[in-house]
Amino acid sequence: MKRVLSGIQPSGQLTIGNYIGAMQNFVKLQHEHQCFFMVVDLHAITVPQDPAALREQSESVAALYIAAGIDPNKAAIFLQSHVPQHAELGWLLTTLTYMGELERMTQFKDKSEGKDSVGAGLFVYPSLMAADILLYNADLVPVGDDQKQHLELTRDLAGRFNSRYGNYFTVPQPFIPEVGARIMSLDDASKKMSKSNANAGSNIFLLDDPAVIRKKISRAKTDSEAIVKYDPIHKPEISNLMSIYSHTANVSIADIEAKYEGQMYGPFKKDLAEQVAAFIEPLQTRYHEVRRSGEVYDVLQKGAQQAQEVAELTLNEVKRHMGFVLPRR
Ligand code: ATP
Ligand code: LTN
Repeated sequence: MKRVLSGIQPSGQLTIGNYIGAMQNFVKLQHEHQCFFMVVDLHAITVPQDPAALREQSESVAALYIAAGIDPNKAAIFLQSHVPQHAELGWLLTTLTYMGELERMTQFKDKSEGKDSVGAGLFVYPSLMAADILLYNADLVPVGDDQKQHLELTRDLAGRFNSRYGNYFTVPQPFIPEVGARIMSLDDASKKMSKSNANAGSNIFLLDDPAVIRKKISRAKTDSEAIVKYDPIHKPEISNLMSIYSHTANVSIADIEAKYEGQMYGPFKKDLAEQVAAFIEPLQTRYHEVRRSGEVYDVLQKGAQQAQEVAELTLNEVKRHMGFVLPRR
């Protein structure tokens, strides 16, 4: 069985971009693979977080994993900070990472741009992400398009470790959806939809009220051509809405084009709003049940135990390869 690992930051409320780019594939992959799905709280603190909000969002992301259909009996769901081996391997891999590699990371450039003081954690973020993945010797990493560069660095670090200290790490592959790998902002199709974007009109949050979702979709920017055609280069706004439609209604782009041939954007947007609301309503019902029942705490405890079993073995092996004296048991 192949191993799958991924994580989402509890840095805000999850968007439909997080769902389409990442979470939907978590749900798909759990049936045939050994899966580890984390809430990466140690990554979230690379930018300032309010403690109460971090706590709430961490529990919320875990509950959303369950509500979206990740079965805790199939996959380990856990908080990164519950498995201390992440931080430790993160440090070991930081020593293998070159400054130049980190300086080239576009996520770092985007998130540090224009800021007076930038935490060192934001800079070394990709080494911790590599540790997350390599700790489980994951084969596949389901992520959105924006994480490709981090995955490439993870692969390089695995290779570097293997050639320096002996073949040990699995070199992981990204698992990225063909359509919807980068859902764009509703008000600006040149920007990725992101949970930490302050402009609420740019995002569809998974926990948005359906009435709010309808309003956001009706106001979403489009071009003036009024032809429902998938062309991300020339028609990025409508193509983005088509990707959302395709994933939430589970129909192909070609079928959407055929259905709305000769029609203006109005009917398409109206149907899209209904599709998204119909998709999100049961997810929200399940989410509130999960939060009320308190089951998330049991799931996180069990998940952390499962993860720790693997993580401990790997970390010991890594240390042995690197020449650390291992403590007596
Ligand atoms: P932040 O704004 O705090 O950086 P984010 O919304 O970009 O957060 P992450 O926690 O960094 O979300 O990402 C979680 C997963 O969701 C990653 O696999 C990422 O690639 C994916 N993802 C995030 N935004 C999008 C998007 N707009 N389209 C597709 N996938 C996305
Ligand atoms: N960097 C990712 C979150 C993340 C992750 C991971 C994804 C942290 N560790 C391990 C996949 C595997 C992000 O910003 N979306």
